[in-house]
Amino acid sequence: MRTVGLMAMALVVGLVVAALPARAHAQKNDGQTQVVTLKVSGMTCGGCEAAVKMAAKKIDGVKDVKASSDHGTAEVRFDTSKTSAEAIAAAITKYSGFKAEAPKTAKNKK
Ligand SMILES: [Cu+2]
Repeated sequence: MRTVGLMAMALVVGLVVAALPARAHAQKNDGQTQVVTLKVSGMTCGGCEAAVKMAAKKIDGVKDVKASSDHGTAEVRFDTSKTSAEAIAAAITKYSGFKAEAPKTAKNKK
């Protein structure tokens, strides 16, 4: 009888331990980093790139921005739990005056 009790307890402890990393992983997923390349129209020089960068960085969750006037793109690294590609594109358009578009393939969750 005692062995059965101990085994049951060991099983419960084992289940709890097994569940812990899964939970930690789920929390990590809340703050996942994603990189998106936005199409930005109208940039002609480094000044334009700087304006686009500044506009994108106004948003909470944006970690890094690389704007290219040659390619007409802005590569943005952001926290998916705080913002979205669409929100960043809208903010760039609003604050910099350059029209930014999120790629059609991006997740439209927010
Ligand atoms: Cu310029």
